[in-house]
Amino acid sequence: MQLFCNLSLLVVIIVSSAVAAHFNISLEEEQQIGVPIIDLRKVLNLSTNPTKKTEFKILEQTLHVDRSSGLAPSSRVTDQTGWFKIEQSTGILSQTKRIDRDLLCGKVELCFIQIIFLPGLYMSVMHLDVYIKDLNDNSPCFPSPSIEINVSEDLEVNHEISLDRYKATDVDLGNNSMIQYTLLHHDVFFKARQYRDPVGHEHLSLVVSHILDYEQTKVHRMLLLASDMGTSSQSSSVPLLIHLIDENDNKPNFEKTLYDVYLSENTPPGEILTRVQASDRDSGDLGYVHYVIPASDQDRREGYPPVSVNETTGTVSLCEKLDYHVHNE
Ligand SMILES: [Ca+2]
Ligand SMILES: [Ca+2]
Ligand SMILES: [Ca+2]
Ligand SMILES: [Ca+2]
Repeated sequence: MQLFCNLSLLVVIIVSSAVAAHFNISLEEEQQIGVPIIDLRKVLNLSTNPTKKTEFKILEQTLHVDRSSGLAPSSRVTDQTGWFKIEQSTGILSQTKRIDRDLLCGKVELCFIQIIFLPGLYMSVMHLDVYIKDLNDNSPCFPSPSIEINVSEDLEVNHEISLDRYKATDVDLGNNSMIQYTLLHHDVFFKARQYRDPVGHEHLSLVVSHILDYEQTKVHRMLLLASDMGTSSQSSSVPLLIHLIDENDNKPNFEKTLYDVYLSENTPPGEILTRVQASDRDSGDLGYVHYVIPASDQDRREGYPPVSVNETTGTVSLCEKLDYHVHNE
């Protein structure tokens, strides 16, 4: 008879006495329902003679999750309504419902279902502990479908931006839930850093690795990949967008270094002489340019300068009548 199929199974008989036997097997989660797991008749060395009737009967099935120190059962299901059944006449154990270790046991390492059964009417009660082994059947899961962060373009090289609140989680156990992060499609401006602090907490951050410039790139788009360290690694990724916040790091620049205007002495006041123009690479108010000709109050009282500039347009006009002998310097 072909038993055990592809199940990962370990049978350890711990006690076999006249009073009660107690033995363990380990079984991977998510096995197929109805597939034979173990032939209890064989394990218990009972007769296979069909005339010698042994009727197996499950008395109780209890899930044990060692959440702290003790082995307090967290749930109790009895008889055939539990996770397993034993064929009454053959003693073959099989699953009757799906076992999702991640759901049943959470992150608790020691987790088993105890089956208390009778291998025959006149036999002693036996205990079979089925330890549920974790499968790497979950990929890391990010808390949001994308990560978007706003940072100042003034951040210095080596500045770290914490990504702790965006870290992925994996409901599997041990290495199957240990996560390694990789930054994909990233430019020279950022790199990922993952580290464990002295008290053992895992951290994830983004390190500025090149001077940022809002005027050059406003949004840096990357992909953050989380891979677990299980035997057949599972992974997932989210888009990571870094929006730069503009800072006033550019000053206005005139399009010319010198504006030279030649006038005749009889140019009438109000005449437009030229237009100055400057631009500023910053955005919004940070890049708004207004014009003024610096002069003290005394200068103005003394008629200097004889020109004025429109604050917004940069138009320069003559504001008083010129005198060649006064203004030709
Ligand atoms: Ca799992
Ligand atoms: Ca996993
Ligand atoms: Ca500016
Ligand atoms: Ca700027």
